[in-house]
Amino acid sequence: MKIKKGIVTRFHSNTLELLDLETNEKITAYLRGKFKLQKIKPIVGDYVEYSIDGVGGAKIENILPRKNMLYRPKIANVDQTILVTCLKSPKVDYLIIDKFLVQVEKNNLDCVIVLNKVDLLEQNEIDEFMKIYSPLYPVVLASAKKNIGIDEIKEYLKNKVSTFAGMSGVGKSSLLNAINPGLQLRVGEISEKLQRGKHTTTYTELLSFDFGGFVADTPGFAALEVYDFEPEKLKEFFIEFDEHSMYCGFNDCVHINEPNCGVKDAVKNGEISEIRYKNYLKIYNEVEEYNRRIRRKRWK
Ligand SMILES: Nc1nc2c(ncn2[C@@H]2O[C@H](COP(=O)(O)OP(=O)(O)O)[C@@H](O)[C@H]2O)c(=O)[nH]1
Ligand SMILES: [Mg+2]
Ligand SMILES: [Zn+2]
Repeated sequence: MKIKKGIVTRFHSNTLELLDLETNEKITAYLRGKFKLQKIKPIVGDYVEYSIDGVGGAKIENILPRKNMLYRPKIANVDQTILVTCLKSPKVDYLIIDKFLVQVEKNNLDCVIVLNKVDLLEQNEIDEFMKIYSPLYPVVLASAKKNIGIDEIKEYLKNKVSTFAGMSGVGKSSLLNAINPGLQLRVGEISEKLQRGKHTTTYTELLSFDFGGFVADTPGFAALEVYDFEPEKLKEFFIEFDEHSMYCGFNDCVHINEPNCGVKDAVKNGEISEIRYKNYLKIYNEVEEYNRRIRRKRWK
């Protein structure tokens, strides 16, 4: 019996779809009893070993260890998030962007920021954005409409599993269509898969690029305000704070009310963006409130 390797790209009611990692062949596989007993089920993004039985059916033999796992949408082995945003039409403020980045860091993912719809922006607006984010993450300036930045995004996507994240209307589907026209994603569709209603179970599907690599068809981080961590942890998700926190007077400084704070000093002298720091304070309050609410619920 020959064991082959594949990646799970999609679920049907009783079967799942694999893409063979060597031949790129689409394989339909059945779920057998073994996995029910082990209480582990393959999910989209899983790398699996499978065998072909005598009658031509494929059988999953083994789920390979997961590098990571996202829950909304449910997908394994994500290499990176492409955080798509724009500044106009719709207006997206920096607070929203920073909330996405908190989710990215919480899940320990690599991230590329794509500023789409640059065709609608003045140079000074682009400059302000770049000043804040380009020291922190790779940033691609793009326009799906004017075909700007598309090849650059392609380079990042090649041979990786990516999720696109970002508010509705920023141009995620438009960019993906420009990147790989064969995908034919619907543009301007407001209700993306996850928002379709609570009662229909929809699974994420991995779409494969002609040039190699996969993208989830459902945007990442549908629930931005899931702060399932202690407020004291938030500072770790603002990646530029770390190098300044060694100058803080207290080891456990959260950079808010403490004296002798290296992070606050860095904000004052312009080494840390004031906009980012203010968003840190706002999100910190939201995390505290979220934790209070959860605790109240537990007491009831
Ligand atoms: N001006 C401009 N409009 C764009 C650009 N990219 C997408 N759009 C428009 O923005 C709207 C939302 O795009 P869509 O791809 O559906 O966004 P999604 O919700 O993030 O998938 C559509 O009307 C697109 O035509 C761009 O680069 N410039
Ligand atoms: Mg879309
Ligand atoms: Zn501090």
